[in-house]
Amino acid sequence: HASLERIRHALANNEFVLYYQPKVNMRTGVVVGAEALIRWQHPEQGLLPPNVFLPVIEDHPLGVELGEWVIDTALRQIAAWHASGLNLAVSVNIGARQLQQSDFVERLRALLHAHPHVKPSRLGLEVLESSAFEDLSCISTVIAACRALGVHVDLDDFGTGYSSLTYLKRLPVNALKIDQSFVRDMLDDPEDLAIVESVLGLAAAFRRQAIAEGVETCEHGLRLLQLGCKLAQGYGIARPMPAAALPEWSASWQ
Ligand code: G
Ligand code: G
Ligand code: MN
Ligand code: NA
Repeated sequence: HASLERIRHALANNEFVLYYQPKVNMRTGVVVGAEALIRWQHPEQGLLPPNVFLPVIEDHPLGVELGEWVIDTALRQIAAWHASGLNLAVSVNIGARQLQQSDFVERLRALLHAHPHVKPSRLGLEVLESSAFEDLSCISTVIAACRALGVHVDLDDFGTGYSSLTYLKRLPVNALKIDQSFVRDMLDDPEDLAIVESVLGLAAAFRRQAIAEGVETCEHGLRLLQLGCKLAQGYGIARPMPAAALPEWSASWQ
């Protein structure tokens, strides 16, 4: 793990980058968006994954600061892609702490205002169902306020938390992201298949979209389509890539 001071320096020194992993509609072939995933381009150690630095700062104001950098950078990227004719939605991961900041919605509004050419509906927030959600009615209000700004909100890693069904009932989200652990084993494990089917059934009943994560092979994609799940993300479609690589990937995918 890196030190807090080194991470602070990295943020000031512009060493963080966002990689983007495409999300596609497997039925139409359309690239519907991308998930932004943070990396640290360390001058000596190379590209470092989030687990090296996010746990160090998650309970610290620096975590909130980095979270704002992520949203700002994603909005800038949406605008840049839009200007070059690529209309992609980008979703960012939001830590429970960040979402529970008392001024989260105000700061999100300010960030959207700073990017007037970006339609708010092009931005998505991926929220982890988390035991850190002590006050569900408060979180529900925050999510509703984000949606009122026009931003999309999805529940990440759905099914792995300890009270998924309560969250589904109480939180006004657009989509459920079916956790990759269930998707990965669904072809061999009838219990994982049952979980994937159940989440799809719940999503339909609650009128939420469903997106499968961790789609690693064509067989996974075909099976998901048979089950009625058309939105997907995973190594079998594309790995997370630098922003500069996405237009070419997108053109070759169509
Ligand atoms: O990007 P993977 O490549 O390694 O991501 C590992 C974990 O880090 C995932 O759970 C992912 O949601 C999380 N993560 C990636 N980028 C961000 C980010 O910008 N903010 C937060 N809070 N989590 C992120
Ligand atoms: O928690 P979250 O769902 O945001 O985590 C995203 C993480 O999953 C990132 O680390 C990303 O690199 C990883 N990921 C994306 N697609 C796949 C996949 O098909 N297989 C595996 N094993 N990991 C994936
Ligand atoms: Mn995510
Ligand atoms: Na996820």
